[in-house]
Amino acid sequence: MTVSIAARVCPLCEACCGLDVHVDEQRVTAIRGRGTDVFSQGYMCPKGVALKDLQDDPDRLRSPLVKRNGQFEPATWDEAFDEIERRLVPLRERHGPHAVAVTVGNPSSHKMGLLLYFGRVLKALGTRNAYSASTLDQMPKQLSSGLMFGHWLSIAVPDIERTDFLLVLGANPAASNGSLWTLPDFRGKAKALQARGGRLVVIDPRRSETAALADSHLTIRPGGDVFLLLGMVFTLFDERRVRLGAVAQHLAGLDDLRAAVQPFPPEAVADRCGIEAATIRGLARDLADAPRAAVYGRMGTCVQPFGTLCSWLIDVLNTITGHLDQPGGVMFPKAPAFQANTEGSPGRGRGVITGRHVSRVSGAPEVFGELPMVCLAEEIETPGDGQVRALITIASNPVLSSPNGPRLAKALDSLEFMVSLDIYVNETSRHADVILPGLAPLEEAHYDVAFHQLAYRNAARFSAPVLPAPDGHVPEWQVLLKLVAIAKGLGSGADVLALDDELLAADLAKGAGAQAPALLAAVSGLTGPERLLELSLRTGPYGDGFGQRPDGLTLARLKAAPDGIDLGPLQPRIPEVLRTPSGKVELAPPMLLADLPRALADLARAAPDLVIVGRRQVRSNNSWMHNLPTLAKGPFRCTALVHPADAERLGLVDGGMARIARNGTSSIDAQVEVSDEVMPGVISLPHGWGHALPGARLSVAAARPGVNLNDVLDESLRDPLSGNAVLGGVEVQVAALPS
Ligand SMILES: Nc1nc2c(c(=O)[nH]1)N[C@H]1C(S)=C(S)[C@@H](COP(=O)(O)OP(=O)(O)OC[C@H]3O[C@@H](n4cnc5c(=O)[nH]c(N)nc54)[C@H](O)[C@@H]3O)O[C@H]1N2
Ligand SMILES: Nc1nc2c(c(=O)[nH]1)N[C@H]1C(S)=C(S)[C@@H](COP(=O)(O)OP(=O)(O)OC[C@H]3O[C@@H](n4cnc5c(=O)[nH]c(N)nc54)[C@H](O)[C@@H]3O)O[C@H]1N2
Ligand code: SF4
Ligand SMILES: [Mo]
Repeated sequence: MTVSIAARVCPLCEACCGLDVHVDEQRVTAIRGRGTDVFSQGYMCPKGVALKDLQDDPDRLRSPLVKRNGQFEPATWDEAFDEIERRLVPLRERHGPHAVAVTVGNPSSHKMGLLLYFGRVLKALGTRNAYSASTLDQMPKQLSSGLMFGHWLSIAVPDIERTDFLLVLGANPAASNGSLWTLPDFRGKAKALQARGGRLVVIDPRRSETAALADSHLTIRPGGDVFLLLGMVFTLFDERRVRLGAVAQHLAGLDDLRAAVQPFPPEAVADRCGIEAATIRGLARDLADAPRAAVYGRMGTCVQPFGTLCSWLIDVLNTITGHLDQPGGVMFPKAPAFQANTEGSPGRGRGVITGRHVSRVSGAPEVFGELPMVCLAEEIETPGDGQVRALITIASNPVLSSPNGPRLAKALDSLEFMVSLDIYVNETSRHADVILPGLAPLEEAHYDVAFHQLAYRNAARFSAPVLPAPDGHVPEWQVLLKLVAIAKGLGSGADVLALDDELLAADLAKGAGAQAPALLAAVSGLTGPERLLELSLRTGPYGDGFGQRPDGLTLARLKAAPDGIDLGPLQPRIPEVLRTPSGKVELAPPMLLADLPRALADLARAAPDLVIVGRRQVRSNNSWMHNLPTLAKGPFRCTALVHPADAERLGLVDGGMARIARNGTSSIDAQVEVSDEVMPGVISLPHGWGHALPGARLSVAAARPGVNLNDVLDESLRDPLSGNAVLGGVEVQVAALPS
């Protein structure tokens, strides 16, 4: 018996909990929260346990598949890469670089190899057709943060351990475990806040798990947030409660902001929000009066037509109540590696711009190097110069995760060639000609490149592989480099380790100038993602500077600390963190002010009778964990929550079926759950279900497939500034189906 316990950071959501993985004879026997982890102190959720199921899942692909005569056949890695070269190279020659599109999905941000190398593929392909889950998710927040603070990744997070008042809009961290805010155990930290006399206020059309914890829950009409927030900002000016605090000298645009919010007094917006004007004014006062307070918004505030305005106004509120960059307010993390906003000169930078190119069909502006995911189907379907003819999906399942999946599925069938880097044959990868499987997380080393940059506390953790990788399995970063080699015309047989050296040397020559050769030599014992991590750690804000600060961080030190290294609570970072051209926090970016007339016009519009919103569930994760038995068991969860008043009006009964339709264009049939958890006029259905599509190989998920919320969402709706999809507040018609 060789029982051992290995430390592993969970890669399944943004909370990044430290786990103890018990292994016996190379089999996982148990998974528990790691009590000694400096960051998560033993917390975990049921999904962490499911890593065992993921490791053992017989449906998970262990070797590449190549489609021949319409059927997937097992292939060797060499055969798979040869097939890609044979098909992709002439296609690019024929149709040009933009004919190959790439989609990058959510798990890419949880795998060091994918996150650090997918950019190399985009660059080698030279395609404008780059799409990711970001435009189904957080692009509005990245854009507003970029415009205000100068970098797409300068996202201020609540300092929850020191705050007395936390206002949460459109987020459900008690179930989602947080997003753009890496914090294990939201529930525990919220309870601690309440125990020290603080208050949690939640604004959500549903009494979510987070709302149920709150001292006060206000329902809001979906899509009303922009108006609520404008009403609150108006109130602060109107009642002379603006307080700028320590960052006062670093702000620009206060007068423009005051002028811009004048059309939005609480009295004018109350109806649209479904929140009384006096309550809106009261909320603004509470926020202004609290010595330590933070406003946090997430999915609910991003996936609506005014996502960027909402994201901006949330930080405006934090700033003009004196809570930006203050302990107990919202603060900027400083991660030890890859922290984007520690690069360049402190305090000033180039800022962000959008629209360096636009999408061919709808003219949607490029944002952070991407086009909106909702534009992908039309770019494939529409003939002409630059039409997308091939697709590479990287850990993404847009047939389920993007609005109007059926249209996209049809478009995928019309492609000349498609490659999926994925671990399953699922709703999207079934369309591929070649599938290249990733290693299971426990078979790979890991460091959270993204999430330490968004964390409630500064820390670093490294996870060594818990289990050996199967013989000959090509790790994902090398798979990506193979694609780079093919795109560069080096051939599928190219030596990817040599290519890795070459690409890194070129990057260093650009970034580190004369020091490049010495830096390369100093990390010569490493390759791939670990080499990039070593470089970033040692040259980063806590690093040893390759000997200049002998006590500083190195990869070896991190590896020697399986509980992680705590780097302390968040610290004020303004002005050093700023990268705006002015060197100021921009309170009134022109692009955002120019969008306010659209909001004003929308305010005059009559609210629809019935709208649909999404919901996340503890035992589910986007579109791909329904095949894990531990999570799939229990009551059926893909239910449409309907308020009793609506149920009565529409003749719906609990447990019965309803047809949910959008403007006669599409419909789904979902099981009804009558509950006053949702407000009247709103129905709530989880996303990521709909596993009954032919050709997928998900035996557990297919047993209870559920329906896909995105089948009824509208791909023509998006926030015009960020390109983000509108995934909530969409008008639907609902009718009872005979039982
Ligand atoms: N209606 C509605 N739609 C939504 C949302 C919503 O709230 N409502 N949420 C949106 C959000 S926030 C997001 S982030 C997106 C997520 O949507 P996607 O980015 O499409 O991600 P997932 O649905 O998580 O699917 C992940 C894919 O990666 C594969 N995969 C899993 N692990 C690995 C791995 O280790 N390696 C590789 N190569 N592949 C792997 C899975 O099999 C699956 O195909 O969905 C969005 N869609
Ligand atoms: N268990 C689990 N955890 C997850 C995921 C998962 O699928 N399952 N997905 C992960 C991913 S990819 C992400 S991005 C995060 C997301 O993390 P969160 O944003 O915290 O999660 P959601 O459940 O989407 O929260 C959105 C909330 O907004 C509400 N809402 C809907 N419309 C509106 C509106 O117009 N206004 C307001 N104020 N509220 C509205 C919804 O009712 C819901 O409660 O979760 C991550 N964690
Ligand atoms: S909360 Fe997220 S990171 Fe923590 S165990 Fe659950 S899925 Fe994993
Ligand atoms: Mo997400």
